[in-house]
Amino acid sequence: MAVPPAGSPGAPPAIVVLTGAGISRESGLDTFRDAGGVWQRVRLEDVATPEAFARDPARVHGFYNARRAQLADPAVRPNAAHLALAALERHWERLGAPFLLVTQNVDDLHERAGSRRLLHMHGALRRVRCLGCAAEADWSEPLSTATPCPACGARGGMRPDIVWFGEIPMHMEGIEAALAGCGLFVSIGTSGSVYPAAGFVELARRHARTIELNLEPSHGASRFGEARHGPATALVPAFVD
Ligand code: BV8
Repeated sequence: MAVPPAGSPGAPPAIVVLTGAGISRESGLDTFRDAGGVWQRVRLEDVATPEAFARDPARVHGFYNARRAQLADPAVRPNAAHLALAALERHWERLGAPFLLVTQNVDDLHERAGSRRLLHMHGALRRVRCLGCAAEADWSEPLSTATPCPACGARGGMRPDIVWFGEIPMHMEGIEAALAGCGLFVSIGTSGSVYPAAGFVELARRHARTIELNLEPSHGASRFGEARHGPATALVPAFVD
């Protein structure tokens, strides 16, 4: 992305990037609503709501344990799109321009690619939280109702630190502030099905350039000023260069 030098009239804009499951698809992780996706195999009402966890915690733990274990597969690693976003962040940092990556994903591929200015608005598979004392812990093992809280020792009170449907997404104030001040909003690999993430383009389009990079037009495609369609590992490095 040709960028005028800092301080010039075309100083680099503040960038906000939003990613979804599509950016991790070529790393071997499933999306949710494509053919064969996660919500085609299991009902989100059975595994991704607080009511599901209250009704059958073992089933919910099983669902997240399987996805957490998948992250340990050596074949699952950051792809060219994750790496390109980490390089763009470093470039923007050198220019002294604001950059924020907001992901709906709960995998750790952005971190492993080197992204640092990163917010997980739907939580993270490799983090768990105690319902008793609210302590958070990094976690890569299976979780069960018998797992004691590492901080307070309570049994049965650990849950995945994931934002379920009906729960409030994380970091919303910081995200909305970044959207209000950005000059460029890029949405990558998301169907635009889930709110409030799907509404971010509305907050940005009033004052920023908006671009969708996705395999195919998303539900919100008409709200973007520009769009490029194809696999993220081709689109994102080309966009960043
Ligand atoms: C909230 C963690 C209030 C779980 C997720 C009734 C009751 C309560 C709430 C609601 C309701 N009706 C509507 C709502 C709001 C609800 C919602 O939007 N529901 C939808 C279903 C209509 N939202 C909520 O409940 C949210 N909370 O609203 O609280 C509030 C709001 C603001 C402020 C204060 C209070 C909480 C939503 C979070 C739920 N948790 N994730 C987990 O992962 O197990 S969301 C879930 O969808 C996924 O996890 C994912 O994170 C998210 C978005 O999906 P995508 O990432 O877009 O994936 P998808 O498969 O859909 O699309 C993939 C795309 O990639 C496709 O377009 C495809 O073409 C493309 N692609 C594929 N391959 C590639 C590619 N692109 C490029 N390259 C490729 N190779």
